[in-house]
Amino acid sequence: SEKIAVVPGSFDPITNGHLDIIKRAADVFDIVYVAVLNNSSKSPLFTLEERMALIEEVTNTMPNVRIDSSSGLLIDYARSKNAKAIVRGLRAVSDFEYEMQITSMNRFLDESIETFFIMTKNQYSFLSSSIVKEVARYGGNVEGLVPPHVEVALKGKFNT
Ligand code: COD
Repeated sequence: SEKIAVVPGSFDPITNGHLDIIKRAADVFDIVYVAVLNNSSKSPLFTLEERMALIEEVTNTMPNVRIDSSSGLLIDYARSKNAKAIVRGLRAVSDFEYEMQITSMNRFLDESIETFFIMTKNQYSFLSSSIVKEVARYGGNVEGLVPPHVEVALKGKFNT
């Protein structure tokens, strides 16, 4: 049977670090759903539709990757897609505690869905959507950190 994975996140906006995780997950699993979800502790810069369109543009050449969204719990979404796995990226030690917390909670909610971690490439280990937004807000150059169309979208948001 097909092995289905969910790569969940806020993707506000997608960075080359996210993209690397999505590609590597798509090499291992038969179908990968990139799910744009709400992180209640963040207030997004891009609308849900914008975030999905920005992901779509860089993944439309990957035949087994699908872009989706949900306003509910990640575990309910994963179950609704028959997913066996949730895939998360790990950067520095600082990610660990948070990831461990959500993984434990998701396991408590449904222990049949496993969470897998893919360690970031060294060149992206400092990269986050937040830091990219901070630099772009003040007109800094984020080339190489996000796909070119995301650079354009950031300039549009901040009028830089
Ligand atoms: N290199 C590698 N991986 C990276 C990089 C990078 N440079 N940057 C980010 N990542 C990884 C992150 O570690 C994460 O795994 C993924 O990419 C997405 O990152 P973000 O920051 O866009 O997404 P988050 O962490 O805000 O996503 C949180 C969720 C939205 C998944 C979470 O809040 C959620 O599941 N919300 C729905 C409600 C729910 O079920 N809550 C959890 C119950 S415990």
